[in-house]
Amino acid sequence: MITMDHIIKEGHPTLREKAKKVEFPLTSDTKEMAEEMLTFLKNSQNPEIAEKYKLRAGVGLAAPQINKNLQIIAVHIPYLFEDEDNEEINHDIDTLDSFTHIMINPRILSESVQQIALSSGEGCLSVDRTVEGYVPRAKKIKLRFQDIEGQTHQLTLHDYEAIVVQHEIDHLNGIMFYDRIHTEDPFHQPKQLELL
Ligand code: K3U
Ligand code: NI
Repeated sequence: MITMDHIIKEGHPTLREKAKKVEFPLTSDTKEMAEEMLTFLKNSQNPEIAEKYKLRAGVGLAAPQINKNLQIIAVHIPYLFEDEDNEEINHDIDTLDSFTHIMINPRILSESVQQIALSSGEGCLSVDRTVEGYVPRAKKIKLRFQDIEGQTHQLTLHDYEAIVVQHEIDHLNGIMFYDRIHTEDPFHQPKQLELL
């Protein structure tokens, strides 16, 4: 079971490396690891389990964060977290009440010029401090990835889901969220940057 002890922190060199492409079929170890990453996210969002194992809640996790230099991310976003007005669903629904995926070898095929940032900024399970500022990201991305069986999927994501997936893909490229915050003016808001 993945706990906070398995999550490496900023300063660890793996977080600055480029993750390696994953070959199919997956080894049983890699498949198990990917499934455990998703289980960690579900556990971290379950108040009883999170308290018992002292887990910090997360909506996404990238393999480099558990010191595995592989292009694998897991995302688990309950729709309850989303804005109530945001009913539009333009992706494959995995379960009825959450956006849940294990994504292997994810590639952003295209991204919008329109940018978006969380008004509250971003956090990271590998960063034990608050870093304030807007993290500008594409508002909409077209994405291709493989699932654990090697099937290829293509999705269009926007807003919160797009933000989380871009944060996780950044981990595969050695990029931390604070690398994207404006150095002199963390709350700099250019015209094309919408706040969520
Ligand atoms: O954003 C977080 C959250 C947790 C519970 C409920 C609602 C939100 C926690 S921080 C998080 O999930 C990071 C995880 C990381 F660092 F391991 F990748 C992902 C993330 C946070 C904020 C914006 C985008 C992605
Ligand atoms: Ni992170």
